[in-house]
Amino acid sequence: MRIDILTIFPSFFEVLDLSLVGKARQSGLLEITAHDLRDFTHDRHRTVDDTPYGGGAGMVMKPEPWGEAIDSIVGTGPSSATLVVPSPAGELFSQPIARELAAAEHLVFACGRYEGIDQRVVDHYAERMPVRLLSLGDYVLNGGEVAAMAMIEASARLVPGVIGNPESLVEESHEDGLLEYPIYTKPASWRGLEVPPVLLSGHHGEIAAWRRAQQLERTRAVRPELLD
Ligand code: 6GU
Repeated sequence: MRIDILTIFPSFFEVLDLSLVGKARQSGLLEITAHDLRDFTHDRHRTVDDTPYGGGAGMVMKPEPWGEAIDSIVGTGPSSATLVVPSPAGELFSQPIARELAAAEHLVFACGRYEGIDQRVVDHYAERMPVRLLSLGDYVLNGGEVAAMAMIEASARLVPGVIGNPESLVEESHEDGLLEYPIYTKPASWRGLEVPPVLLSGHHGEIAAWRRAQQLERTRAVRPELLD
C-alpha cells in the first residue's frame, strides 16, 4: 500500500519510522511519504491561508497549493487513489472504515489546519477520485495531522503482513462490535489482586464463556449504544 500525506508539518509523521509501521515500511509492505504543502506555493512567504469569504474568525487554506500538491501525486486526470480529508465535519471513522482504507492500493491524506480547506478542493477532486471526509470523534483538534496518524495506524495494521500474528487482530475491541474482555498475565497475584480463577483453570470452554460475558458487561456499562 502506498500512502502520501500532504501537510504543513511533515515532521509530525516522523514517528511512522517506529514500531510495526516502521518495520512494514522497511520491508516494502508500506510506502509512506509526507510532503510539505508549502513546497507548492510560489510567493516569498509560502502562503497557504487567507481570510474567509463571508467573514468570520480564523483563516481558510487556499485552494491553489492543494491543487498543485495533489496533482503532483495523482496526476491531472482521473485517479484510482482515495483522497482522505480528516475533518471534524466528516463521517465518523470506525473499524469498518479502517478495513476499507486498508484495502486501497493508494491513499492520499490532505491534512488541513486553521478553520479548514477551501470547499472547492474536495468538490474538484470528488469528480476525479474517491474522496472520504473522516472525523475521529466529537471534539476539536488543531489540524488533521493527529487524526491522519490515527487513521494511518488503524488502516496500516490491517494490511496483510504488517502485524506478525494475524490472530491478534481477531479478538480485539470493535472487531466483533463489542469491547474487548479484560486481560491478565503473570504474576497470578499482584498487590493483593488476583487473576480471575477461571483463567487458570485450563477449561477452554469456560474461559471463552467468561470472556464473552465480560465483553457484554463492559460494553453495556460504557458503550451501550454498541449493543443496539
Ligand atoms: Cl479529523 N480533524 C480535526 N481538526 N478535529 C477533529 C477531527 C479531525 N476529528 C475529531 N476532531
